[in-house]
Amino acid sequence: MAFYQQAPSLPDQYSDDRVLRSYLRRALPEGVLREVTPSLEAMGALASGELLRLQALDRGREPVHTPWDPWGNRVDDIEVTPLWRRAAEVAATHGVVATAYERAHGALSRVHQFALVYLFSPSTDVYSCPLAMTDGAARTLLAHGNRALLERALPRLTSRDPSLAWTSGQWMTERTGGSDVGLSETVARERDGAWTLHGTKWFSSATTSDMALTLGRPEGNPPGGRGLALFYLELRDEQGRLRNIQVNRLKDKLGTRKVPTAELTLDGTPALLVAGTTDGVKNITPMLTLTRTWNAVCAISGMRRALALARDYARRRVAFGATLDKKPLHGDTLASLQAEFEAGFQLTFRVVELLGRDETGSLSEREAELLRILTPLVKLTTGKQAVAVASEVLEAFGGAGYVEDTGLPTLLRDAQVLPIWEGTTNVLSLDVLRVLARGDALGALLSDAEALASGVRDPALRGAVTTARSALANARSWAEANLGRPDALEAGARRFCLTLGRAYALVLLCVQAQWSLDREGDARSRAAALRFAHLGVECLGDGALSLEDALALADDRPLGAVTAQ
Ligand code: MFK
Repeated sequence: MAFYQQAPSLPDQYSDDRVLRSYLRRALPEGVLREVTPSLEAMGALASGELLRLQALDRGREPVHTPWDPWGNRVDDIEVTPLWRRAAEVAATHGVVATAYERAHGALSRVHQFALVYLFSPSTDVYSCPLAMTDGAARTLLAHGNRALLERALPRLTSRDPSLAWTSGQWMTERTGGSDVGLSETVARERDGAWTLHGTKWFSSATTSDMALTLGRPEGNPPGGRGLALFYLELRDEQGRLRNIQVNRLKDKLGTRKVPTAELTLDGTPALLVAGTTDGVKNITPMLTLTRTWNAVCAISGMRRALALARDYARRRVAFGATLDKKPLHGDTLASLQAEFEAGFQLTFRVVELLGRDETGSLSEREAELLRILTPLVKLTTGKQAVAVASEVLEAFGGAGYVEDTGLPTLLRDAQVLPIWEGTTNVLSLDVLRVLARGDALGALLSDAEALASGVRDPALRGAVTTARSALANARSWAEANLGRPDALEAGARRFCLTLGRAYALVLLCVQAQWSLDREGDARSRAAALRFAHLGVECLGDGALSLEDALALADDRPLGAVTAQ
C-alpha cells in the first residue's frame, strides 16, 4: 500500500503546556491558581478544538473591502473572515482583555489575562492585533483620566458581552514614516470647540474597530511629536456610516493576512482631545507599552505553537529507519528551539508581572525603572526569537513546511511582523538608549538580575548564571565606555540590547529551572537553561568594526585596512 504521511496534531493546549503550567505554579499562590485554572482549561480546549478547526477552514480566506454599494454610494464595508468573527465572541466572553481590568486577583490578574492571550492567540490568526490595541486604548484612557471618554468607552473596551464589546485601533503611521511619528502630517482643526481631522493614515491595523486613538497636529502647533495632540474618534455614526473616513485600500502584506490593515483618508473626521493640544507622542506611549507587551506574549505563544507541531510531527515522521524524535541531530535542533522559547517565556512573564504591579500601584521607583527598560527589551528580544524559531520549525518539516495547505508557512509570515510593528528592533534599541539617558534603569536591571541569581544553587545552573552576569557586566562597561560617543552608542545599541534581553532572560530561566528542580523534581527547564547559555547571550562581541568601517561596509564604499576595535 502506498505511503501517506500523517499530519501533525495538537493535544490540549493547556494541559500539554509544561512550561506555562510550571510557571503558573511558581508565580501564583495556590488559591489563585485554583481559581484561574478553569478559565485556562477552557481556553486551552478551544485553542486545540473549535478554534483550531475553524482556523483550518479559514485558511486562504481574507478580509474583503467593498468600497461602493450597488447604487454608487461610498460604503467602505470590510468583512472579516469567519474565524475572526468567532474569535471576537470568544475573546469577549472569555475576558481576554476584560480579565486585566476586572482585577479579580489584583496585580496577578495581568498574569491570568496574558496566560489567556497566550493560549488564545496561536489559533486565531492575529486577532490579537485588535485586542492588543483595545487593551492599549483602555490603559491610555485610564492613564489620562478624561472622565467623559472613560465613561463612554471603557465599559465597552472591557466588556464580556460580545454585543457590547468594542475594539480600538491605534492609528499612528503616516506616509512620512512609522518610526519617526513626529513627522505626521494630519491636521487637526478646531471650530467652536469641535475638532476635525484631515490627513492620511498609511497603516491602520484592524480597521473594523469601533474607535481609534490617533494623532493630529492642531493648526498653528510646531512640528515634531510635541506639536501633535492625542485624539479619540469613533469610526461610524449612529446609522453605521463612516465619519468622513475613506478606506483607500487594504494592504497587501506578507503576513497577518486576516488583519484588515488599511490606508485611510480622514476628511473632516470628528475627534475629541484626550489630553490637551500638545505632546501627542508622549501621551500615546501607555498604548505602546501595552501593545509591545502583547507583541512579546504573541511571540512566545507563536514559538510554543510551532514547537508543539514540530514535536508531534517528529514522533510520526520516519526517515532513515526511525522516527525523527529518535534522531540525535533532529532532537538537538529542536532542543535549541525549545531553549529559546523557554527563555523568551520567562522574560515575557516577568514583564507581565511587573506591569500588573505597576497598574495596582505596588512598584517601587526602582522597579518602575526596571519595567520601563524591560518593555522595549522584551519586545525586541522575543520578536527576533519568534522569526528564527518559526523559520527553523518550517525546516524541521522539510518540504511540507514550505507548502501552503499544511498551514505551516503562516507561522513564519505571521512571526515576521513581530520585529516590525510596534517599533522595529532598531527603534526599540534607540528607546532603550532614551531610557539610559535618564535615571539608572540599567542599574535597576543589573541589581534585579543579581538578586534573582542569588537564589540559584544547582552547580550547573550557577555556571549559566555566571555566563549571564558576565554578559550583563560587559554590557554595562560597554555602555559606560561609550556614553560620551553618541554615534558609537547608537551603532552598538541593537547588540547591546540583545545582550541585556538574552542575559536577563537566562537569569530568569535559571530561577524557574531551580524552582522546578526543587519543587517538581523536573530537570527540563534546567536543560533549557544550560542550552540557552550555550547558544549565547553575549551579542556585543569583541571584534566589532569601527563605526567608520561599518558605515563604509554598509554603503559598500572603499575603505582602508579593516581594523578591529
Ligand atoms: C501581536 C500583538 C501586538 C499587536 C499590536 C498591533 C498593532 C499594530 C499597529 C502599529 O504598528 S501602530 C504603530 C506603532 N508605532 C510605533 O511603535 C512607533 C515607533 N516609534 C517610536 O516608538 C519612536 O521612538 C517615537 C515615535 C516614540 C519617537 O517620537 P519622538 O516624538 O521623536 O519622541 P521623543 O521626543 O524622544 O519622546 C517624546 C516623549 O515621549 C518623551 O518624553 P518627555 O517629553 O517627557 O521628554 C519620551 O521620553 C517619551 N517616550 C517616548 N517613547 C516612550 C516614551 N515614554 C514611555 N515609553 C516609551 N516607549
